[in-house]
Amino acid sequence: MTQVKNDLGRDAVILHTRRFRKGGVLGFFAKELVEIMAAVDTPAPVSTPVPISTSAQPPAPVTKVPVTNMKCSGEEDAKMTAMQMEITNMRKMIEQVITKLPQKESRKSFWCDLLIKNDIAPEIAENLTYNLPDETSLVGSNPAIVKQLLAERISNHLQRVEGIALPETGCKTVAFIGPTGVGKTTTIAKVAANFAINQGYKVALITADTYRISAVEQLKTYADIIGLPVDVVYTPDDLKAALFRHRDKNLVLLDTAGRSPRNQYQLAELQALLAVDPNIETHLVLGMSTKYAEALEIVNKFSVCLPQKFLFTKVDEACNLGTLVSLLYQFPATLSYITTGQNVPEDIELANPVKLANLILRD
Ligand SMILES: Nc1nc2c(ncn2[C@@H]2O[C@H](COP(=O)(O)OP(=O)(O)OP(=O)(O)O)[C@@H](O)[C@H]2O)c(=O)[nH]1
Ligand SMILES: [Mg+2]
Repeated sequence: MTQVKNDLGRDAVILHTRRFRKGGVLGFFAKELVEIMAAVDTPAPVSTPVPISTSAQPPAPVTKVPVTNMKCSGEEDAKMTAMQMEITNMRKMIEQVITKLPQKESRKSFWCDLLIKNDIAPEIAENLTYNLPDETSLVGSNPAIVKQLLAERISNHLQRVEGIALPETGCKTVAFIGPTGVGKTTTIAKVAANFAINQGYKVALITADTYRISAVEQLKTYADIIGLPVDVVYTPDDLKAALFRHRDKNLVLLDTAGRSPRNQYQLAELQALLAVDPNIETHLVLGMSTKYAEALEIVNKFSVCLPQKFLFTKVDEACNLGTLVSLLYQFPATLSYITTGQNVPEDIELANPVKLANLILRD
């Protein structure tokens, strides 16, 4: 508006604006340009036109119009002024109506909105859709191609995926930590069954959850079915001793009690337990339906326990995967498994970035 007023004066009005991109490859690196059509309705000029001389010829004499012909009567003057006022008012009304009309939804904001509807944080949704080709370009006018481009961008942010990788020799200990009821114990049973029964590794279970009466029984029931030993530990020293006892195993899975991210005492206790061995690989277990703000608090508070991987449970119950995308966008942690139901051991799989990205963009 400032530029328009500088060029055309303060009565100028914007009639039309259009944003478009120029240059770039497949919509990337294109420059955004804005085209503005503006006008000003000044009264007919009354000053003598200044002839522009393009040659050395002297300017042609200006025709003199008798002054009486240019003058309007007082009544005509009043009519003219009233008409001008009416036109000015009408113009203002039209401008107001136009600014209130809903803008035609562009494809870009459609994709951004879709991500936000999936609970992806708005600033992350905007970053992910930044400079995505819009319908003014050849690529952008094909929604299937734009969807594919966006799916690739999302999956690129989920690329850090690694399950439990066992070393050639020695024993690996993996601890599962997280808030209450997210599915830690059930997931341990699934992982244990897959490594012990499907892959033939020597696996042992340890539980440090002595807070809930049935917690030990729950893990023992799974261990009995799979045929694995279970140790119950109450203190960091107990854990040290149990890990030593199981040093001949390939994999030791450590179950912990669900903790509230707001209880610093509980978190400090968990931190002290895991500190007995710096080689313990810690997976932070999060329910997929957790809201992003809540998940951020969980991740921040549990960070004292130095989790290296995120594991998402209850994907089958979740309406969207926004929290997963937002967290992976924010934190350098690796994604391990996702769980997709209550069935042990079936409902668990290694996170697949392409599959997850397509799930987010599903119709
Ligand atoms: N729908 C669904 N339910 C699940 C999944 N994983 C676990 N559950 C259920 O979630 C409930 C809690 O599971 P637990 O394994 O006891 O959770 P926890 O994190 O160990 O709970 P605490 O030890 O109390 O903190 C159980 O009813 C499980 O069957 C999943 O992937 N999908
Ligand atoms: Mg449990």
